[in-house]
Amino acid sequence: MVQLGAILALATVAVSNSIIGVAPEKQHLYKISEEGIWSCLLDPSIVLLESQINDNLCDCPDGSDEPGTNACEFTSENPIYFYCHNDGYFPRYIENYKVNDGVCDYDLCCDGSDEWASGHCENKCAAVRKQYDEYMNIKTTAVEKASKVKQELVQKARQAKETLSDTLTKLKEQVAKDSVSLEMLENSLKGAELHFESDESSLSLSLVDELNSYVSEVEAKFASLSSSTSKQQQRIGQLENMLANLVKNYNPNFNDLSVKQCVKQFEEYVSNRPNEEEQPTIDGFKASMVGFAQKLKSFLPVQTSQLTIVPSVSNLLHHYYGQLISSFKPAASDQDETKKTDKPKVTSKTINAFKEKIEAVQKKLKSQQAEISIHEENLNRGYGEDDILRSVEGQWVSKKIGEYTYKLGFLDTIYQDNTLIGRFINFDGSSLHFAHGSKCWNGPHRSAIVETICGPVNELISVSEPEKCQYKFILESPIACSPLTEEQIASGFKVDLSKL
Ligand code: MAN
Repeated sequence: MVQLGAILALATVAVSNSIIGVAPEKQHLYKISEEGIWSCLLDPSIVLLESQINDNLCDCPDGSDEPGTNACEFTSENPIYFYCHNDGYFPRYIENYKVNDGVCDYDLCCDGSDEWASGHCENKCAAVRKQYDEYMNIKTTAVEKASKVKQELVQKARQAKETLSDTLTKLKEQVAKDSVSLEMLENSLKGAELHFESDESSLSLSLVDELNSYVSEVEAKFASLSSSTSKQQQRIGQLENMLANLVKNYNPNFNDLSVKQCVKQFEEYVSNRPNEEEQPTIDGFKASMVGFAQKLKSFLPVQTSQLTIVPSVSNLLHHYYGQLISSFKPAASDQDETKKTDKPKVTSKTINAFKEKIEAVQKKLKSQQAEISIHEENLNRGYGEDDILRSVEGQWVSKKIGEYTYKLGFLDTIYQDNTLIGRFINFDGSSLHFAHGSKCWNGPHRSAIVETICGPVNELISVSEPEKCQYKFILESPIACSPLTEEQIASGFKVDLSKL
């Protein structure tokens, strides 16, 4: 105590022009009056002698008489800070309870002045400055690089948006043209329908021809299939006989493993062989064709009873189709009428051609409209500042973290192995929100918040599950980078005490 008192007396003398713990710009607050007295800063009614400043006794309620010691209590309502000059580095303030506590607080007081009473902390400002300069060089380069990447991404996003706008404009122009074409086609159809004369007979005949050729083809294929199937069955039969002989006649005393295995597998094969009745037969298929023909019969306007013998499939179909089609043919008197008149003839072929064209244009317009609304929705969607998310649309990152592999698609989905964690919902600030994932057992549908932080490439850094099936990801990405001031970069610097 005596020793500390002596040192304090020395300090007061030594700093008579400069009060220890006080910044140069605040030294004037400690000016001593001509009478040799000084008043507490926030309570001028308390008057002290010059020797009472930094005498390790707290006299002022605001602690202003002890800026260089830890005599006055540091509270959140009344925080008291000590000023470190840190020549060669940057001045800093340190909480007064860290002053003269025996610990060298080099992170703030690299000059060791926080331990001025013992003087046991040597000045390490040169080493701290070196660390700082190295950090600033590396960080500034990295930030510049990241900002450049970000600028490129902003440009990419801008281009993506422009391309989308162009596509949309072209689509709308095309829709306008196609709508005009549709109107013209519809008018033409109306006109054609006014001059339409039924030609069902020719249509029916071509239908008969078409069906006949189809039926003959099917019959030919049946015949060839049936012959190849019976040949195959013969071969299978031969092989089965050969194996059955082997099973019957082999000598089990010869321990030939492959023979034994073959015998075992054949026995297995025989016991699992489907019954003959269970196998589909060509005759069965033929029967269903006949059934189809019978059904056609029910469409005929007049029921016939001519079918007393079982004809071939082709004949059967031909017979019913013939009847069906003849029912559409105009009566002989009508046909004569047609021959007599001289009007321009619009056939159903022409009408159908118009209808097909109209249908095709309508279909095209429908898909164009759908495309337009998708593009419009996309253009109005929130893609973050500078539309930055457009630059990463369609990109995926994947990483195994813990027991799962996580796959994240920007603006798309997130998977935990094959489990859907969520679909992209929106982007706010620096967070991507995903929701409506697969349902958690006894819990909610999975969802996630992805916090983006500046980094040179897209990389998943961590994942946590603060609540059941609600995940939090940290994703490094250049999309989160922005130009930083020197001050902002410097604020990330931490002294590496182990290297001092
Ligand atoms: C799986 C994973 C976990 C989740 C549980 C909930 O194991 O999706 O993340 O917590 O299901 O049952």
